[in-house]
Amino acid sequence: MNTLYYQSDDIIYALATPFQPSALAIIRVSGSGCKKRLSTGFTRADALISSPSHTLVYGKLFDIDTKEHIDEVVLSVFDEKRGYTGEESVEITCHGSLYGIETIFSLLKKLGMRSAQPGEFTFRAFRNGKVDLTQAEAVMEIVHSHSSRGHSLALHRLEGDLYRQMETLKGQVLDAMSSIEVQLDYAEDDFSDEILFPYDLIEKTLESVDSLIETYSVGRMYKDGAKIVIAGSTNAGKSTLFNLLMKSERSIVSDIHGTTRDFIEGEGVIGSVPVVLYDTAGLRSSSDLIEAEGIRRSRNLMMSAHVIILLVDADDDLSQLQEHKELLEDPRCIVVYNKCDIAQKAVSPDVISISAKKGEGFARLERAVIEKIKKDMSADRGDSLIIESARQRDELVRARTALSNSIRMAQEEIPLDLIAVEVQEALDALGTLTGEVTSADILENIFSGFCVGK
Ligand SMILES: Nc1nc2c(ncn2[C@@H]2O[C@H](COP(=O)(O)OP(=O)(O)OP(=O)(O)O)[C@@H](O)[C@H]2O)c(=O)[nH]1
Ligand SMILES: [Mg+2]
Repeated sequence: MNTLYYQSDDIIYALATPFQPSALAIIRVSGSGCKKRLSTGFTRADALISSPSHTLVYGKLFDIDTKEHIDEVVLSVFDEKRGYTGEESVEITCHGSLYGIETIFSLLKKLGMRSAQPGEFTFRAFRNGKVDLTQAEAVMEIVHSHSSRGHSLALHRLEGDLYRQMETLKGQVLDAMSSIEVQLDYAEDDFSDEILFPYDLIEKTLESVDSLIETYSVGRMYKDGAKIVIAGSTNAGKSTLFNLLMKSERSIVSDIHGTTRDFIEGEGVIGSVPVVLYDTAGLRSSSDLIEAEGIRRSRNLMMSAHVIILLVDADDDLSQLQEHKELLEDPRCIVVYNKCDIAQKAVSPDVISISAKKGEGFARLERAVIEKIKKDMSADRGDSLIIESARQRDELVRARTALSNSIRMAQEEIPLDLIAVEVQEALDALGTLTGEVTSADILENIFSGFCVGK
């Protein structure tokens, strides 16, 4: 990202819809004076210039040199302080042909506008005070959400729920700070040296900060998906199960032992939770170097999994499978018996049994997976406030450390002016979280992750 661009007042444009043939497309234009500038290539110039905010103007765009018509469009007009960016802007709804879009881009360039950098529209919204940083991040989180709950959580953040919570916490810390400062100001006149540290305020804030930090693991799961690894002996039917859950023939299935070597990854949704599913190399001791490496990678994957589905051939004796001993003791592991359609042995009704080949017995497997995921999501108490950004988590951790330091120092009767430094640090952290105090680095980091047009 070019930070200079971000400080400019140029009129910028970008396609807000995907660059692919479609019935309609939307090109966003933003910057002071953009209506006037655009009117020079628009058949109804006066109508555009005099149109009030939040109205639509129909007309044709034309090439300013050849006067040839480019496209029939509808312009949505927003005045300064009114639209998404908080500055004068126009959204061009045009036909969605790639050639047409390119031609409009050349016209906008001829009119002296430039194409926007990733995240530049949202950056302007932030710069103009339309959104705080948590809301700017929520915009990106919404675009990338995989499930309805993830989407609704991000929407709450966009509506300012997190921002308001931060304002409340900052208010509490500010009150605490003022009470400390009053004592510092009058310290010289005061003969009693009893410290009145505002324990109540600081402890109350610390508790809220703590419970928000706890929600991060849930937020991450909604963002990145719960990691589910299918493991088991070779030929147990792992790839068959993976393909079935993915609803496509992603993984090679064969009756040759050791077919899967590199693990295969796919995304899906189970019970409204987004999941990332992994098919792995069958576990066995192997002298084949490549297969052994595949097994090592599978084991690595299992270490960070939320759920491990241990798939076993229904005719195998589980107690004989030495490779699985550790997994059986792992609380994340669900044992699933496969190939029940051809099993010789009777399968106990207490275990989960399926036929991956015939697609039988899945309801119980899904229920068991959701049950396991829910344990990891215990911090999701159905509240609307859940954080998923690592940056926000880091700032909250900084605030937590400073707040608990201040409590400890007060208990140890350390001078108030030193305690005040910690309280100020907590305030800074909360201020950085909402973007009140920000460095160019932080902004660059956040906005460069956006897509162009946002
Ligand atoms: N009858 C029956 N056959 C199955 C079932 N599931 C898998 N198979 C067969 O078992 C064989 C092995 O299946 P895969 O899915 O390749 O097994 P895998 O666990 O991925 O094996 P590796 O990649 O070698 O570790 C194939 O011939 C499948 O068609 C099942 O439920 N019933
Ligand atoms: Mg396989």
